[in-house]
Amino acid sequence: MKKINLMIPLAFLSILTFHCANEEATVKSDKTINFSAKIGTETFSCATATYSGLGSGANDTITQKDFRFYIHDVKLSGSNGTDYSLSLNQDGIWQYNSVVLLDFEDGTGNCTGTTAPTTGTNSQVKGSVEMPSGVSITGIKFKLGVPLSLNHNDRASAPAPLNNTGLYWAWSSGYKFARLDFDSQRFDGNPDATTAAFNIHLGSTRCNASGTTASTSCTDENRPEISLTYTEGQTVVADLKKLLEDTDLATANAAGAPGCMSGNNDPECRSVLNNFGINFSYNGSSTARGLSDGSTTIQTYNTSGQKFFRIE
Ligand SMILES: [Ca+2]
Ligand SMILES: [Ca+2]
Ligand SMILES: [Cu+2]
Repeated sequence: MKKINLMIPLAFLSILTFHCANEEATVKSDKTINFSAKIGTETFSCATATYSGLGSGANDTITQKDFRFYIHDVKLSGSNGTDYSLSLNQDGIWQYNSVVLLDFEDGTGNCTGTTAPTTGTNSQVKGSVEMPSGVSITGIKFKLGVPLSLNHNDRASAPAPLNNTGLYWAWSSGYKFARLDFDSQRFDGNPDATTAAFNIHLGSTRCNASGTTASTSCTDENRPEISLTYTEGQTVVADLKKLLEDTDLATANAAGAPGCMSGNNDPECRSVLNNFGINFSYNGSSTARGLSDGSTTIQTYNTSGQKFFRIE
């Protein structure tokens, strides 16, 4: 009697296991995703003297000083229509939790002119993904920036890559999600004798705390989700020239901080944030850059889609 009682549930269990294994056989595999920083067709390097043909007039010449950005929540889209999260290798340098720092400046040449340059560079995202066998990768999704849960911590005690002074504002506003600083020659027929700094610092704004107090929310999170058609072996390209193709660089800075530091009162942020894929809330008084009425009530300028990233 005892023998029979034991055999029935065991037989039932083994049928169940077989059934599940057949339907949901998954394969875990390591993935490396290559990124590249470009300015048009040219690959960014701190050693390259200048890049030309930038801005809406395609007539500005710039000296690039920095090219760093954070991404998080990387997912690979399967041919079955499902997205699968990439579990990042925790390397203690570039990847922490779900965040990766992509760093294309090596602290030499023109990049000595940025804030807190570092000699190290990173152009890869490394992790593993578990997908059903037979499903191929047809796309990639990621969010630009640092997630809210890690964005308002104490940088001084934060783990790498969240410990760089050059990529941090303050506890209230958090990290610079992207830092793409350059010097513009403000081309207006004749390059100016002196260049003008155009700093692109993307980050969250209108956060609910100020100074050294950590915020718990921000009205303008400024974390666009990027979605690209992608197959394994291709490269995700970040292109500053595309980001700036709607910005008139004949006047490097019309108002606010030099360039665009994500400020809601900064006219340069309209085209820059829109081309990151972000709706821009403007409350400044300048009518430069196609801003309509100069009132200081908030006006929203919607993005027509991100232009910064593409696949090659
Ligand atoms: Ca670096
Ligand atoms: Ca500005
Ligand atoms: Cu800034």
